[in-house]
Amino acid sequence: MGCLGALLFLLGGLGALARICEITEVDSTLVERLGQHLLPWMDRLSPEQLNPSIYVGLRLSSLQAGAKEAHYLHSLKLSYQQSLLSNDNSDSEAKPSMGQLALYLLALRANCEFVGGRKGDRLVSQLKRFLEDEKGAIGHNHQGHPHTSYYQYSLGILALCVHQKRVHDSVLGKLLYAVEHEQHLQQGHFPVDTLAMAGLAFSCLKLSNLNPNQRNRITVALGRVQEKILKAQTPEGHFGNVYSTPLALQLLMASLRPTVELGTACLKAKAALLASLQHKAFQNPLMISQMLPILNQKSYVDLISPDCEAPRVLLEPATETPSQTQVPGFIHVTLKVSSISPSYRHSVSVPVSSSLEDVLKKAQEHSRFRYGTQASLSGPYLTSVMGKKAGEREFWQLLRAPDTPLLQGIADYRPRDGEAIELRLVGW
Ligand code: B12
Repeated sequence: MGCLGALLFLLGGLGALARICEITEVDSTLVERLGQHLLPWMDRLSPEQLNPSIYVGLRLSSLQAGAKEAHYLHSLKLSYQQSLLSNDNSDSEAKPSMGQLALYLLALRANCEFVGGRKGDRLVSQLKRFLEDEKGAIGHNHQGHPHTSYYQYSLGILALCVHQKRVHDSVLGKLLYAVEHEQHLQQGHFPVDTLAMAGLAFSCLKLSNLNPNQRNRITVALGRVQEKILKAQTPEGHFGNVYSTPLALQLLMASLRPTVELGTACLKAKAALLASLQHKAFQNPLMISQMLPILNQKSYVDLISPDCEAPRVLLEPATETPSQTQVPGFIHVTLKVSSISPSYRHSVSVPVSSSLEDVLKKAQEHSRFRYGTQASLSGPYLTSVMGKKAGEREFWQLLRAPDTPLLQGIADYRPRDGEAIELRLVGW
């Protein structure tokens, strides 16, 4: 055991280890700057742009947005209730998904509300129905897949749990099985995010004791989740990648099994995450919303009994920095699509600091390139390329050629001069 290990062992003995995965003493200006990024998004109140995750993240943070915050929740309520409770099925595409409904219920709980009344009960029934359908899609022998994902399945169970609503043991059983036989989660991309969300659901259930018959299985699964996440730590310290680390830390923070190994891993992850923050890796509002709670030593599990009286610092809009030295000039980016016939390859010239979305737009204007997107909580999601839509359990993967998957979406990723970007249709 090295010096650090010895120190952690000592802290453990003093009962302090349980808090070792918490991030404390972060530069408050850094946290505020992160929160300020959310403010402009809170002015976007169209149903397509409303994002319950932003509200949850803010309420679990050390920051508040004053009147804007209440107004945002009001808009969320109007939009979600209208689309979920209306019997109008004509525009069913626009209805929130299971995961979005779950995030909406988390947002209500973040405001210390329990779902209730006729409307609330209908939302709960709807979420339970979604989960039952997904259970059916996974099937008796666990050979199938949820229509959405195990990430959304976990979110659904977590949301019901923080509202003290019980799911049937058989619904929970599907998630437990997936974690016990983790090839089910491993097959998909981003296993750490999914494991962390499953773990948060298990932590909530363990604390709330809503499924007493599954208690032992939940405890074992939680241990397994923790072990898998620790194994996924990169040499730099991230769990999975930089963007799965916030959820991973939320889970590890709520851990009931603190060990020296956990303490060491969390210290390393914290250092890596703070360095990424300094390098402005967190610009996307959804990512910021998953990050803010851990900078306030909170996780989604705290929504079991949120503290709505806790003092929070009022966010002021960022003051403009007028001469943000915008480098003039253009860059060249090559766009490649090999998953179609004939394949496509074209070089595009765009202003410095353009996003990949700008590159796609330019290519569409000046060549035979075509693409389509769909709004999501993470931003525009690329759904079709050259008229080819990704099918069920397929997606258009973004890569930096030859083979490095991008860690950001088309709106956030800013290619460098000379880079080649490939869009590849793959299964997941
Ligand atoms: C499941 C998942 C996927 C699935 C989605 C399919 C499905 N039916 O579920 C698959 C494997 C296809 C996928 C693809 C990608 N993903 Co993804 N995905 C997730 C995950 C684990 C959960 C998303 C979710 O269900 N959220 C809850 C629901 C309620 O929210 P939603 O907005 O309605 O969900 C939709 C969108 O999230 C969308 N989606 C999924 N991933 C991404 C990524 C981006 C950038 C966008 C705009 C949309 C999007 O698919 C969801 C289902 O419809 C998150 C993890 C996380 N920490 O959030 C990562 C995550 C959002 N994905 C990420 C990335 C980078 C990607 C890709 C860009 C990877 C790549 N190199 O191609 C692609 C998207 C490319 C494109 N076509 O635009 C990053 C985003 C980081 C960031 N900086 O914003 C995350 C955080 C994972 C990570 N740790 O790196 N993803």
